[in-house]
Amino acid sequence: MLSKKINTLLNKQIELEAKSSNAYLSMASWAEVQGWNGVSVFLYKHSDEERMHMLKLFHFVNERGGQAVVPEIKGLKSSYSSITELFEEVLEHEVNVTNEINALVDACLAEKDYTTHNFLQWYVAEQIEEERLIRNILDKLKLIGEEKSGLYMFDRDMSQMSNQAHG
Ligand code: OFO
Repeated sequence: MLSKKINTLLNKQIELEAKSSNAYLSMASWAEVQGWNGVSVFLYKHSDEERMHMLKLFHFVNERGGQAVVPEIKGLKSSYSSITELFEEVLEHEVNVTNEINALVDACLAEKDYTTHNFLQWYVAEQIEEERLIRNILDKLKLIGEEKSGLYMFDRDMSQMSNQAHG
């Protein structure tokens, strides 16, 4: 059975995953309209993946005798000055998610909630992957710089990378 405190913290994490999903959906829309088709495919899939992260938490909370709450997400950004700025924001967001997951893991230990602690290990591993993936993308963008044909190939490769990263 979840304590009130852990239930509340898990609902905060549900909100953060929902925010990730909506933020990436908003980015996908911008990218699609700007003609970054490969990037938009990647972001649409990433948005779906974040929703899956949210639902996984949702079911866990309800199965453990708590109650998951549907979050209201506001204040999403809808335009970016460049594709690099967009991915810098993704990385910043993911680093924040990692910090929150770590804080949640700490809270579980303090509460002696070893079941939730164990469940959260999946998220700990997932965050390592997510940060690695986005850092790789930013490294590529740095190498390419403003070079048009490089950016064209980057966009084309992104839909392929999307299949590798999101299955
Ligand atoms: Fe859910 O991993 Fe990103 O935010």
